[in-house]
Amino acid sequence: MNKITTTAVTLIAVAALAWPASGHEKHGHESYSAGEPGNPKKPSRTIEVEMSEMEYNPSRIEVKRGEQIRFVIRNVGKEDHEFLLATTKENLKHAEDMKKNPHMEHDDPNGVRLKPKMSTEILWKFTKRGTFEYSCLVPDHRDYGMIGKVTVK
Ligand SMILES: [Cu+2]
Repeated sequence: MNKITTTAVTLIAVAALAWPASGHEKHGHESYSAGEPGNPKKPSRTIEVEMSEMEYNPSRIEVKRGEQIRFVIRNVGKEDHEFLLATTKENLKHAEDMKKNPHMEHDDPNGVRLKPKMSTEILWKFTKRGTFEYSCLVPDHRDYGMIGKVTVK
């Protein structure tokens, strides 16, 4: 491959990376604060999480850095709830956005909103050490205690 061709290929690759992944207007991500979406072909440990008013069960978990977790999330409450995996800082910022736009849609791989009796799964790889959280950003729910703590060792 000559030099000009190599440069052209590099430019195309950069352009593809810069292209937005979706039409998500409110909070597009290029990276995630709590790790990265999991790979279904790799092994994972399952953790079941129940959501109700106004708590998660369990409300704290511990994982190893690099570990992949399959969260099986159930809403056993009577209201809509969310499970958004991020740093506290990011969730607080996101909560402010939600107050302005309470019906904001979430289609990010690090979070989900569930109606009562619904369940779903999130596959997540914790690539960074530190303390993270899952919380519900339906207005006021986080303030009432819908926070779970994730310690990545
Ligand atoms: Cu909630």
